[in-house]
Amino acid sequence: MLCQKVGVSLQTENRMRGRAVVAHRAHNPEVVGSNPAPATFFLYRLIVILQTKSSALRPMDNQKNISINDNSAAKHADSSVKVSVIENTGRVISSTGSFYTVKCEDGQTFNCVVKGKFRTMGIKTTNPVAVGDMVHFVCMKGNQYGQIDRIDDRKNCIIRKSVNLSKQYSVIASNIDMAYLIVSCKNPQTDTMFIDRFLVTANAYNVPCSIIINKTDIYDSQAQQYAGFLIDIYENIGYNVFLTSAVTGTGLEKLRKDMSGKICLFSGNSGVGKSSLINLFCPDAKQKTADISATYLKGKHTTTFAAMFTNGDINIIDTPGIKSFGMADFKREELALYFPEMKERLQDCKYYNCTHTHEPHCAIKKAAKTGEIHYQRYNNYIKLLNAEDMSPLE
Ligand SMILES: Nc1nc2c(ncn2[C@@H]2O[C@H](COP(=O)(O)OP(=O)(O)OP(=O)(O)O)[C@@H](O)[C@H]2O)c(=O)[nH]1
Ligand SMILES: [Mg+2]
Ligand SMILES: [Zn+2]
Repeated sequence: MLCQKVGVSLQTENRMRGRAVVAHRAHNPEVVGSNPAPATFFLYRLIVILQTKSSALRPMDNQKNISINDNSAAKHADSSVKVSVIENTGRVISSTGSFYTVKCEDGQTFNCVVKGKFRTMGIKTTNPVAVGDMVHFVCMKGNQYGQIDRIDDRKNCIIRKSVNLSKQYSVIASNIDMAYLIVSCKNPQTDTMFIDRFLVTANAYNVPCSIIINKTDIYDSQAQQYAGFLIDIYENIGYNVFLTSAVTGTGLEKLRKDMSGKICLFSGNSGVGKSSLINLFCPDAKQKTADISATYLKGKHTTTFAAMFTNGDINIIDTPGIKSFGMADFKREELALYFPEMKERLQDCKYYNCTHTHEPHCAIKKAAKTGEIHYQRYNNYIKLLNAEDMSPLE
C-alpha cells in the first residue's frame, strides 16, 4: 500500500516495512502540527536527495517520475527508488516554528518542513516562513507531507523583536489585509504604549490597522472612561475602533462586515479575547481559551502558535498573546513618519531633520501644545524615541 501511495519500489518497501506502519499513521490528518513519524523524515530526506542529485526537477510539468541509483542515495535506500514528486503552491495557515500547514487553492492541506538551507539564507528572523506566506513546496504523490523551498515576496508583514534575542526578529504573519489590535480596558487593561508600539510597527511594514476594544460587558465606569479615552485618541487620527463583547455579541456584526473578503490578523495582549472572538466568527476554529489569572488579572498565554481560520469570505489569523511589543528595525529619525498625525505636519517643521523634541519652530510640538496632537501620543513618541530597543539617532 505504501508502495502505491508514494511510488517506492517493493524491494525498498520491504526494507522500510518496520516503519511503514508509522508512516500510515502519519497520513492521518489529525496529526497536523505534530511531529511527523520517523518514516516521514526518511521520505523528506529522499526528497532532498532527489533535489540535490537531480537537476531533473525541471519546471516542466507538475508531476515527475525520478529514478535514482547512486552511492549517496544508497546511504538511505540501497536500491533503485522511483518516486513521484509533485511541485505545489499554497498559503501557510499554521506554524509551530518547525512545522507548517500549507493550504492549496483546492482546499487540500499539507504538513511541511522548510528545506534545511533555507534558514541560513541571510534571513535574520527566527522564523523564515510565517502564517500568510504563499509558498512553493515539493511533496510525493499521495502524501500529505511536503518540503517548502521558496516563498513568494510578501506584500507586508507584522514583525516583532524576539523577547530574548535582541538582534532577532520574528514575523508574526504576512500578507495581511487588516490587522486588528484587540485591546481591553479591564482584565487585562491594555496601555497606550503597547498600542502605539503595535501601530507604529504595522505602519512601518505597510499593514493597515484597526482597533477592537473587547470585553465591554465587564466594564465599570472607570473602564468605560478609559475606553472613551482610547476612542478619542485613535478615531481622531483615522483608525477604526470597534467595541465588542464575545460574551454578549455586541459589535460583532459590524466587525464581521469590516472583515468580509479580507485576510485579517488578530493580535494583542494575552487574555483580551482574541481566540474567543475567532471561535465566534469561525466556529470550526475551536481555539482553546482560558480564564485570566485571578491573581495577576492577565491572560495565561493560551494560544501558542499562529494559525489562520476561514469561514466563508472571512480569514482570521489567531496569534499568541504578546507581553510587550519590541520595535521593528527602523531608524529613530523615521519614527514620526509612522505617527500619521505627525507625518502630515512634518513639512511645517523648520528643520528637515527635526526630532520634535528641542528644536525651535517645530510644528509637531506646537500641535501637541494646542491639543491638535493628543498629548498621550506625543508623550509616547518621546518615550519611543528614547527607548532602548530603538536604533540610535544618526
Ligand atoms: N466577559 C468577557 N470575557 C471574555 C470576552 N472575550 C473573552 N473573554 C474571556 O477572557 C478569557 C481569555 O480569552 P481568550 O480568548 O483565551 O484570550 P486570548 O486573547 O486568546 O488569550 P491568549 O491566547 O493567551 O493570547 C477567557 O476566559 C474568555 O472567556 C468578553 O468579551 N467578555
Ligand atoms: Mg488565544
Ligand atoms: Zn519638529
